[in-house]
This record gives sequence, C-alpha cells and structure tokens, in this order.
Amino acid sequence: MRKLLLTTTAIAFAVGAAAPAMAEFNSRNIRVSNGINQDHPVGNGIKAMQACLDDKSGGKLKLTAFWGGALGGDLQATQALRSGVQEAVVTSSSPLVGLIPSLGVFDLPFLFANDKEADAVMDGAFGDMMNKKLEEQGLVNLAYWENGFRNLSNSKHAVNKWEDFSGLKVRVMQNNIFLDTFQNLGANATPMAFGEVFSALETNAIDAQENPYVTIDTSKFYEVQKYITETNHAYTPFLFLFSKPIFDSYTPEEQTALRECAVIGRDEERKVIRELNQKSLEKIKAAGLEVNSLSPEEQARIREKSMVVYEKHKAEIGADVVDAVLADLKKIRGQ
Ligand code: TF8
Repeated sequence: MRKLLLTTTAIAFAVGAAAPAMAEFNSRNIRVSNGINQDHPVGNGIKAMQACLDDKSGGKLKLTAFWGGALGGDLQATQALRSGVQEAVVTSSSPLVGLIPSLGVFDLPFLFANDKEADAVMDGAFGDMMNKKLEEQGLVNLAYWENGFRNLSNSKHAVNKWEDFSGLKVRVMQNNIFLDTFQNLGANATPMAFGEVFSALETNAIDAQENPYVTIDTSKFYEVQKYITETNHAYTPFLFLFSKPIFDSYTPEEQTALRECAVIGRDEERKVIRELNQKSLEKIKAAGLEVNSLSPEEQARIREKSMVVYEKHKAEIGADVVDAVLADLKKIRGQ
C-alpha cells in the first residue's frame, strides 16, 4: 500500500513537472484592430508576435487581426478596450489626447530628429511614464511600435516653403496640436477620422493629408494626390494597446508572454517599416506624384515658426511632461 502511494506520488510529480508551462495558458482569441491595411509592416509585426506567442503558449494565445478599420477607427476601438469588449488595438497616440491629454507630447511639431531619438524616448523611462497614464485610463500599452515620420501630400500645387501651405485644405487627425500646427502654417485644417480620408481626397472635399510614406503607399492615397513633400513635421508612435480589464483577468504567464512577444513584434515592425520607407516613396513617385523637399533653411524656418505650438499646448499636455521629454532629448543628443 505504502509502495503504491509512493509510486502514485512520483507519477503525480512527474506529470506536474512535465507540463508546467502549458497549464498556465488558457485558449485565448485576441482580436487586434488596425486602421491601416494588412500589407502595412504592422502585418509583419503581428506575424512575428504570433510566432513568439505560439512558442511560449503552445499555440494557446491566438491573435486575430482586423484591418482597414473593420472594427472601427482608432478612437472607437480604444473605447471598446476600455469597456472590456475588445482585447487589443494598434493605434496612433494622436487620436487619444481627449482621453489622455499628456499623450499630446508626441504630437509636438519637429520633436524628434530621427528614429534613434524616438526609440530611445519610447523604450526608456519616458515611455514607461506615459504607460502609467494609459493604465489609469484602462489601457495596457504592451509596446511602442512605429507609425513614423509624417509627410504632406496634396492635389493642388508643389509645397516647397512656408507660404505654400496657405489655404490648402488639409485633413488632420482629431487632435488640437495638429490642428494648431497646420493653422499656424496658414493651412485650412480639418480634423477627420482616418477611415474617411481616402474618399474625402477623391471627392476633393479636402486637398491634402499628412502621413508617413508607408501609409500613403499601403492606403493608396497616391491614387488621389499629385504632390508630396518630405516635411517630417512630426513623428507618431503606434501603441499596441490591450484592454486592462481583460488583461487583468489573464494569468501572469499569459501577461508576460504578451508583453515579451509584443516587443519581438515591435522589433520586426520597426525593421520592416524602415526598410520600406524609401521603397514606398519610389512607388509614390512611380505612380506619378511630383516629389518635393524643403531646403534645410526652409525646414529650419518652418520649425522655428512652429515653436509657438509648444507654448500654446504646454499647460494642457503638462509642463512636467514636456520638460521631461525635452530633458531626455538633450541627454540623447549629448547637449
Ligand atoms: C492617421 C494615423 C493613422 C493610423 C492608422 C489608422 O493619420 O496616422 O494612419 O493611426 O492606424 O489617422
């Protein structure tokens, strides 16, 4: 009898030891909503993230991506996360400033000079600080992915200098900082959800929009635009947001796997988007758009004239937040 008990215990131990990890994972279907299309590098990032999750969860954690705003726009999907009816969204930070005003810090014109600066800020202490503010609003940011540096396209005329913005009907994101930046440039800025931009350009309800080359390519805005200017006037991060009420109901192992795999996905997405950037510009050119750039002097002039936007929005973003990012950038730039 004793021997039998011992054997049973040994078997129980053996079984317990053989399948430790998988027991901590439940079958989960994680819906991830996207405003952009599947051929955007976010698609590559999600594939890499899924491969990582397969590995860690033995196939239990499954991402199902929805594209082209099929589950609603950035803001709508984010609200669905907060109320716990949808798991995840890859969204720009910009449409969320109504919820979290301090996120507006990323919308300040000409804040980052290059990818390296953006990565250092997002992946460092400043990014963590913003993540805490997101959590207070029921949103867990698993990682900062890249939307990227934004450029202006339009159907009216070449834009080479400050004066050329005058009177252009430009769609901007639903975000006061972008609205002011373009009003300050003399444009006629109109806030609009991303999902409406293509048809608004097509019907000439608006003349212009601004987005990274890769989005202008994968959302086919080049079909309804004639001019493009490398303005690099702002850098937008993508947030890989998870519903906090749903995240909190997951096991610690599931939570860790999601956080770690979102970073794997981030690295892949950033790699692919940076490779694609110039190729997208070539494609836009091949589609017949006239490509313009700002001279360094003009870039500096526009930058200088845009600084009023910092002062105007500092209080609403939070002076501490603006000062923190500027201090971080000084350090990164070795100043
Ligand atoms: C915009 C943004 C969008 C993205 C996309 C919907 O212009 O840059 O392209 O947030 O995921 O609204």
